[in-house]
Amino acid sequence: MTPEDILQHPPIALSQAQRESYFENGFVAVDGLVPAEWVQRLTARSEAFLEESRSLTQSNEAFDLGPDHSADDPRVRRLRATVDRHPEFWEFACNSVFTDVAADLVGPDVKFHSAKLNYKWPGAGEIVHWHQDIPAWPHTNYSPVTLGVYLDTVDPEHGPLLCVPGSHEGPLFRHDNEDGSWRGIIADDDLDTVDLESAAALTGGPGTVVAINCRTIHGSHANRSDSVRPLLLYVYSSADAFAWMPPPTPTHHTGDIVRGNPARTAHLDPRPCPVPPNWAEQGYGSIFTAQQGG
Ligand SMILES: O=C(O)CCC(=O)C(=O)O
Repeated sequence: MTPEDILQHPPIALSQAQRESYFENGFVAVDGLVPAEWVQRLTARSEAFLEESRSLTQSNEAFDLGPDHSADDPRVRRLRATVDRHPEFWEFACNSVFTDVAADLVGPDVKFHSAKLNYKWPGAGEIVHWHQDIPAWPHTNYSPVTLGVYLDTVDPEHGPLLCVPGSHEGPLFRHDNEDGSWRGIIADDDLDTVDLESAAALTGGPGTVVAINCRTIHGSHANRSDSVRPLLLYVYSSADAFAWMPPPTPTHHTGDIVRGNPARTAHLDPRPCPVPPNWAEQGYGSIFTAQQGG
């Protein structure tokens, strides 16, 4: 579906102005949209997984551990494929205000793609360098949207998501090296052409929803506060968007229709997209392992 088609449908969770702002800027943030009860449930799940991680000494299918992780001081960078880890994470994906926001931004027929929970711990460990999402998981069109919910307050010192307005209408940049190895970062020469100074910091209280189009240039700085920044991120698309390469982090629900009906026709956007590595063959760690080289 095109933005014009999507905007024809009445809004559900967002205002029409918020939807228009998303399509114009490539992102939108809405404070406190997820009710406190859901934030508490998700936080309890998150804390239980952090507790479980204490027994681990290396990353595995579920946990991406930072180099300083220890039993006394867990430093999980990412809980992968959350919807496969606990039914509550899946319930949130397909039966919550998140599903409504997804429908507001991709249209009434909504396909689920992937999910993760990123932790940004105090210190410089979890800087996320400037990147676009879609080069890692290309689709036949650019409807995919990453929806995030802050589980706690995110002020400027917590390393909020930073998004470059209008960059979704600009070029898609390469995120690999000359030899095809994956970096997950936009090269400096390309970044010189981008107005990074214009980036907006998406701050907000617990339950704030951030929506980032799959072409939008984004990243985040270090966490200079003394508390962790947990950010739950789910990707959805219009049902008529089809992935044309294996996903980096498949889940048991990848490709499920969570609202409306499956598409009978694929929507093909003519704008080209670089080809990523075949993740099914080479495997994928996380944005942190890619950007930090392991
Ligand atoms: O956690 C963040 O600050 C950024 C997350 C992100 O862009 C990603 O995981 O692709």
